[in-house]
Amino acid sequence: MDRQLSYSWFLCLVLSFAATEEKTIRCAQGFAALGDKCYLVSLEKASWQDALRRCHALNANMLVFDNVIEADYLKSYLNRLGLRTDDYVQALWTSLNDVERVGSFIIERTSKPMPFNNWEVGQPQLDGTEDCVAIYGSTLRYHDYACSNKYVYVCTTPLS
Ligand SMILES: [Ca+2]
Repeated sequence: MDRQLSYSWFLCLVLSFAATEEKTIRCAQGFAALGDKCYLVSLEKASWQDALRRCHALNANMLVFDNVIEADYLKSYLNRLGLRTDDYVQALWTSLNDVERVGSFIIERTSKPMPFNNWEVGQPQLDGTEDCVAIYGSTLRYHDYACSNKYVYVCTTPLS
């Protein structure tokens, strides 16, 4: 009987360890799991290039929305973090840019176009000075801005 009891305890320990382990390997430290990605929202503002460097240093990419549901998830998450997004000074950098060719917005790293049209009405402005894309507003639409502007940013990785 004692033996059986200690076996049960052992099994319980193994299972709870496995459960903890599963949680920790889904996202790297500091990243939160939302939908099918891990997200890290920076707390300090940076230029687009610095934001890019910092995401890469974490083996992550900068944000690009795959669909409108992802924008909804992120919006709720930002609100839970206490970040408001209703003004452009609270914008967040994404991966999208047209640094190489004006008007040709691509995802940094893959060079692919944006998965769906999420531009705010009247954007992008394509004047050659606004080459990097940030999100803000009630539905987190895309706006092109000067890459030297300083905003917070979002790094993402796939769930592992
Ligand atoms: Ca713009």
